[in-house]
Amino acid sequence: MDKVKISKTMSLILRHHPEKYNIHLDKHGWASIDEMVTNLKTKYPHFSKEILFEIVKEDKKQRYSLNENKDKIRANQGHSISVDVELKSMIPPDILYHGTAIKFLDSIMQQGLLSKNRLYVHLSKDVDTAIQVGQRHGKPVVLSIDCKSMINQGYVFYLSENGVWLTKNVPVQFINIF
Ligand code: HQG
Repeated sequence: MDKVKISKTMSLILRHHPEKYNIHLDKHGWASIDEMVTNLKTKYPHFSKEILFEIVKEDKKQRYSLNENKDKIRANQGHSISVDVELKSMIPPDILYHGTAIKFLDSIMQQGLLSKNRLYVHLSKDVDTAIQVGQRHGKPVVLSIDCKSMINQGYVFYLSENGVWLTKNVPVQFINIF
């Protein structure tokens, strides 16, 4: 049973394409666990509720939340589909980091950081995490984001349940190469 593979499919469903597995997300991004298990069994016959709970518990980035009754699951961040996961608006540290690939640098320094196909730009609180995020796209580069100035100018930040900082976009004047 390849839990990593199943988790990737769960993320795909909960963040981007629930329709691919005929799964319904409510407006807060929750999916029924029974529906997830039943519909994912078409691809992973040995999948079960117990395995889903193990995946949620063991996930290193804590990507998923369960509701109180433990009958619904949602992704904590990373969505491209427009659901309201009830993010808390928070004042960030003065500096946050964004890991990206060198090949995107010119474009970022012209346009600022855009959320691309997600709802938010994802920011990390430490450089090591940012390097790991950037490596997913190629040779990494870390940008430091002047959140203090952004807050002073009225930009809004959110902290996801699993500790990822999110904001709608970051204009060029707040970005420095770290
Ligand atoms: C780049 C993973 C050109 C941006 C990670 C990034 C994260 C631009 C890419 C989460 C640009 C989008 C999100 C511009 C932004 N011109 N490129 N103007 N503005 N970009 O995957 O932040 O494992 O959507 O720098 O850990 O890499 O999936 O965002 O390189 O937390 O849970 O466009 O995904 O988490 O890529 O990653 P992504 P991301 P999970």
